[in-house]
Amino acid sequence: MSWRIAFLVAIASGAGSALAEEPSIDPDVMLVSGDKPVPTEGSVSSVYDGDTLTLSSGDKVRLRWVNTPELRPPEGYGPEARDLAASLVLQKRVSLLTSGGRDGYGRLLSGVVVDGKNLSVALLEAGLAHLFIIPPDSTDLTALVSAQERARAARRGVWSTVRYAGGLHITSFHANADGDDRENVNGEYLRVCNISPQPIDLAGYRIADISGRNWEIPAALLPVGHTVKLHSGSGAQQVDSAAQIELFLGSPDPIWNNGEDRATIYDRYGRVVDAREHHADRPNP
Ligand SMILES: [Ca+2]
Ligand SMILES: [Ca+2]
Repeated sequence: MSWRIAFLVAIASGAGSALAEEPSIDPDVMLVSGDKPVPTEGSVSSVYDGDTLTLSSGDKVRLRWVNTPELRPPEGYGPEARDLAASLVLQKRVSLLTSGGRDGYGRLLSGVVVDGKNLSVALLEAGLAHLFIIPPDSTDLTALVSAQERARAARRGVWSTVRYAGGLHITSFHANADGDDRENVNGEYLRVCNISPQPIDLAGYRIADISGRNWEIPAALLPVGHTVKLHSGSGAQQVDSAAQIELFLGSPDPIWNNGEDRATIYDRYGRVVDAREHHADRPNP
């Protein structure tokens, strides 16, 4: 076991209360499951939010294929997503559709099926989640995309809000890099998800900070439900959607203020696609 995995496992097996307060480590920080077996079913003993739950075995599950609004800091429809998930799976026996992977907190990345119903599809259908794919994932997405499109057409839940009006949605904003940002420019990044029903060609898109400085987003084709990590510094553009797409804005210096900032994404016609604020006193989940 490497020191890094040992460290992450130490976090995962640490205080349960600390875990509950910090549920959303980046989903692509996946551990190869080594010592811990991967279950195929379980009983749900608690539901933290719409996409995070705990089994009676103690195993924590990060729901696969979706992202639900956060409870902390509060986002619209976060409580509704949690309540729907709880009403469907709490104290129920469920089947697990795992990818075999665990995230940095040791949580299983898994679909959850109860009474023949896929929890991810149910959340999408209710407008309480958007599609969120962590590659590699060869799942047939037809039912998931259809559920999202029915919710969008009916303007249910999140689809009634401005944050979900554009084709892209900023799901996390890491304005403060680990350590000294000047020494770790790429530790500043945003994760941006394609919440539209079509692949999005990012060529010509731009991203601006609170002062209006702006950068061209490198060209890449972002498939439906996939995310891109947009790093501030330089690096090799990773545009293959079989793995996590990672793009680099090429700034020699940090871009985002650690105290307070706002990222705004514009499409090639200069229209605002999404904007998200960062406040140090309301830390990113
Ligand atoms: Ca910064
Ligand atoms: Ca820092």
